[in-house]
Order: sequence, then C-alpha cells, then structure tokens
Amino acid sequence: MATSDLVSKLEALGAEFGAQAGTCASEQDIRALQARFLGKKGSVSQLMKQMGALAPEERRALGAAFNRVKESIEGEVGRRLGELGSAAAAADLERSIDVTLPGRSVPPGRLHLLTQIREQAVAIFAELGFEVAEGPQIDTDFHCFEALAIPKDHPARDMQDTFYVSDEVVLRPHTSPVQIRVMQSRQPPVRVVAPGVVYRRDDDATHSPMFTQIEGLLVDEGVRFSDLKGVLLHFVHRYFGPGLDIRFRPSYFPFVEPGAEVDMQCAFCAGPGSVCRVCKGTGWVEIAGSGMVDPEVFRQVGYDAERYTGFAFGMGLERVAMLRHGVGDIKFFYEGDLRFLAQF
Ligand code: 2NL
Repeated sequence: MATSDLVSKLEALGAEFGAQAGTCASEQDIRALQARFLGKKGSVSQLMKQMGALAPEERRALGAAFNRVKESIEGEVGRRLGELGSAAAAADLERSIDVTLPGRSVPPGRLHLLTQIREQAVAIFAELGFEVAEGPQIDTDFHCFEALAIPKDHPARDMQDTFYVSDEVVLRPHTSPVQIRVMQSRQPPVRVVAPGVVYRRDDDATHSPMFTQIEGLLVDEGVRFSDLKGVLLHFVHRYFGPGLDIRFRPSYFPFVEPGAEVDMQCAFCAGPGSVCRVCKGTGWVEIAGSGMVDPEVFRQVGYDAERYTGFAFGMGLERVAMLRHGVGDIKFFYEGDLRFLAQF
C-alpha cells in the first residue's frame, strides 16, 4: 500500500476514535475503546505493522503521522474523561438534602420491669445493711434440699415440683442454696439478700416455670422474730407505702421453725369487706414466706446453733410487681412485648 494511503487510513482511524469517544459513558468504556485502537492488537497498531515494508524516507513520514494520530487519540481520551468528571460533579451538586427535616429519633430503652423491681428491692434491703449474694442456677441436691433440712421424701423434692437434671443436680427451685454457700464460707454475723431466677414445674396465670425470687437471711447472736418483722415492715413501707401494716400467719417450711406467711394490707382498696380484685375483699395480700432458721440448717453449714439465731424470708418478685402495678398475667413479664414493657 502506498504511504499516502496508509497515512489517510491512520487519519481516518483517528477521526473514527474521536466520533466514538463522544458516546462513551464511563472511564471503563473509554479505556476499552482506547485499547481497541492503540492496544497491541488495536487497529492503529495493526496498520503500523506495514511500516517494515517501507523505504526509510517513507517510514519517517508514516511515523510522524502515527505520532499525530496517537496524540490526538490520547488527547481525546483526556477530554472525554474530563467531561465525564464534570458531569458527575454537576450531578452531585444537583442532589440536595433538606437539612431542616426533623431527625428520626431512636426511642431510648429502659430496664425491664423485673430488673427495676429487683434493683429497688435490693436498694431497700441495703438500707438495712444487707449485701447481695449470687450463685448458680443449676445446683446440687445438697445445696438446694439436703442442707436446708428438706428430707428425702418431702413433697418439694417431687419430680412434680422440681426440674431434675440428674439424680444429684437440679435447676434451683429457690435461691436458698446461695445463702447456704454464704454460710458455708463465713461465720456470722451474716446479712445477705439473694435475688435471682428460680425454676419450678408450675404454669398458670400467676405461676411461671421460671420466675424471680429474692430471699433474705440474717444470722447473729440474739436475732429474734421481731427483727424479722421490723425488716419486712421496712420493706413494705418503702416499697408499697408508709402506713401499711403486715401480719404473720403460721405456716410450714422445712428450713424454718417457726415459719410464717407474710401478708400486707391491701394498698388498692378500702380494707376488708370492699370489692377488690387484688385482695378479693379480705384487705390482706400475701407477699412472702418467712421464719426463724431451723437449727438443723445451722448444723448443716457448721454454725454453732446454740450461739446463733437467725431469720430468713423469700419473696416472688413477679408477685410483688403484679400487686404494685396491677399486672393480670405473669406471662407479660417474659413475652418481650413493648406495649407492656414500655409502660414501666
Ligand atoms: C416462699 C418461702 C422462704 C426461706 C424462704 C430460707 C433460706 C435459708 C434458711 C432458711 Cl438458707 N430459710 N429461706 C425461709 C422461709 C420462707 O420462702 O414462699 N418464697 C416465695
């Protein structure tokens, strides 16, 4: 092919590149187009392979034409990239946000009602010098029953009431094993509350197989039943309101002697005889079990039962919360429904 034909072919390729570059919509497109012309197998490079057959004089002329076309293609690439960059920047400026729109607020969370109740109860007992003790939820038969003088054939050990993991291991049915460990680890005076989750095979509107308890234990020289009454009276006054009285009804728990159930005056009605959903017209509601620690328990933990006396009590925190807030079903505590939880 004549040199002049090669030069015009080169220039035609340069023009063709210019036309196609205008349609490229991204840097990627432009780079691909550039490779189709100037790459190793590109159309311009293919054409230049014919240079070898030319005389030196003609080679020079073609070389000069190649440089011109190459430069024009590279210039075109740079120009188009610039265009695309400005278009992107302009589109960016076009987008507008309304900085005056109100933000989307994230509602603050809160402690679960049972956690609030538990912390309040702990704080009230702390006013009387009680410290908090905790322990495992899966515990031994010894810590849950044996050390509490609950005999092997006692109904509380029944498979009906307790979740057995194995013959010797149970889900704790009360937090008493926590106090047992405290007593095993140190001598009196002892003044602890043990709040925590406990498990019993019970399931209805007021019972759940998992619930929360707080037990209290005070052991020292000369501790009397009247001390128990004073502590529980303080709790009721601080938690439900001053002026509410409590009363004890004799009852049996294997680990106390004497034992008593604790009632408080109903905070929601005018007293006995009135129509009241909470106390069913009796004027009293049960809030706890209690008693003087059985000397047999002291012997189990290595305390001198001649020297020391003590009292203990146990309260269901769900029950206390249900009384205070008029909650009708224990299930509400565990469903995680914000319509319930957000009220407290
Ligand atoms: C109830 C009854 C009670 C205790 C718990 C206790 C613990 C030790 C020794 C003696 Cl280590 N007693 N705890 C005593 C009486 C009653 O709870 O109905 N709770 C919901």
